[in-house]
Amino acid sequence: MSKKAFITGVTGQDGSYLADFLLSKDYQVYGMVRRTSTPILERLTNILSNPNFHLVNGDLADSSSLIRLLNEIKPDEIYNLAAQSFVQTSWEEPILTGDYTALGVTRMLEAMRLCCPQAKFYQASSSEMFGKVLQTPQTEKTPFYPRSPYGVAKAYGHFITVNYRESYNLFACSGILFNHESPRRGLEFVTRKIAHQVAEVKLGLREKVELGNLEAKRDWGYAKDYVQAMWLILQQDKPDDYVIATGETHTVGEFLQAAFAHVGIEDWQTYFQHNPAFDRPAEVDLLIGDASKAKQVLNWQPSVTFSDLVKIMVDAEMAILQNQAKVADF
Ligand code: NAP
Ligand code: F7E
Repeated sequence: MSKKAFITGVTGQDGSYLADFLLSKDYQVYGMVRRTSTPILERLTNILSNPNFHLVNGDLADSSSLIRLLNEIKPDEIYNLAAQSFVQTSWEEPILTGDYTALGVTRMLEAMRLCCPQAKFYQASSSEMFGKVLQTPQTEKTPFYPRSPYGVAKAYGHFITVNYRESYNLFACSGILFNHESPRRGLEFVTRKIAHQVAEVKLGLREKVELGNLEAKRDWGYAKDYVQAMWLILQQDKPDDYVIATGETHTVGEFLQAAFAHVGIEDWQTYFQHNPAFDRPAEVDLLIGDASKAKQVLNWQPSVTFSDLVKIMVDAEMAILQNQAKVADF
C-alpha cells in the first residue's frame, strides 16, 4: 500500500517540489492549504488533477484543524514546511511570525503526538538560526545566534522538535537547510528578485535593479535537491538533525553580476541602484554550511552549482516574461 505524506506549506516553493517528488515515489500526498480570498495554487497546477494528490484545509494557527486533519488522514510522514518565511517581514510582523513559525511547530507536534505518534516528523529548520555566526563553516553542532524575529522563531521550532523527540520518543527530525532557490522562489527573495529584474532590464522593461546590501554572503543551493534531503532524513532508522548546504558561499553582488553576465551585460553597475528600504535592521553577514553528516549518513549531495543556479533562474524569468509561462512549469 502507498505511504501517506502530509505537507504543510504545500503552496510554497519547497512544498510544491516536495509534493512532485513524493508523487513520483507513489505516495498519497495530502497538502494543507489555508483559506485565501485569491487563488494561491500557481505552483501546483501540474499536480492538481493527479488522483494521488489531495488538498485539505487547515492553518498552523488553528490547532483544531491540525488535529482534525491528522485524525482523518493518519499520515506515515509529516513535513512541516509552513511558516512566515520572509526574514524582512519578520521585523514588521514579529508576533505573527512567532505564532506561525515558532508556536505552529508545537501545534503540529502536539497534533501528531495525540493523533498519530507513530508517524515521522520533519521540521523545516533554517541556517538563519546561526545568524551572527559563532563558527565557520556551520555544522549541526554550531551554537545558534539568530539575528531576526524569523531566526529566533526557527530556533524555537528547532528545539521544540528536539524536545518532543527526547520527551515523547517521537520520530521527529530537523533539516537545517541553507538558502535554496528555484524559479518557484517567491519574488521578494533576493535571487528570484535579481533574476526577474535582470530579465526585465534585458528586455527593456526596467532601467535598474533595486537592492539592499550586496555584501551579504549566502550558501545557495537548488530547491529540488533540497526536498530530496527532507525525504532521506525521514527514511533513516533513527531520528536526527542534519545540515543541508552546498559548502560554497557567494555575495549577493556576485549573484547579481553573474545574472547580468548571463544575459550578456558586463557593466552591471550601470543597471544597479541601492535602495535602503531593502537593508535590514540586523544583517546575517556570512553563511556557509558543512553538510558532511548528510553526505555520510544520507548519501546526499547537491547536484547544481552556483553558476548553474543563476542560469536556471535567469533563463526561467526570461521565458516567463517572453512567453507568459507558468511558474509550475519550472
Ligand atoms: P514559502 O515559499 O514562503 O512557503 C511558505 C508556505 O507556508 C506557504 O505554503 C504558505 O502558504 C504557508 N503558510 C504560511 N503561514 C501559514 C499558516 N499559518 N498556516 C498554514 N500554512 C501557512 O517558503 P519555502 O521557501 O518553501 O520554505 C519552506 C519552509 O522551509 C519554511 O518553513 C521556511 O521557513 C523554511 N526554510 C526555507 C529555506 C529556503 O531557503 N527556502 C531555508 C531554510 C528553511 P500561503 O501560500 O497560503 O502563503
Ligand atoms: O536575502 C540581501 C539580504 O531574503 C538574502 C529565507 O528562505 O533563507 C532565506 O532568508 C540576502 C540578505 O533570504 C535584497 O539582506 C539585499 O542578506 O533572499 P533573502 P534570507 O534572508 O537569507 C533562509 C535560509 C530562510 O530560512 C528564509 O526563510 O540578500 N538582500 N538586497 C536582499 N534581500 C531581499 N530579499 N531583497 C533585496 O532587495
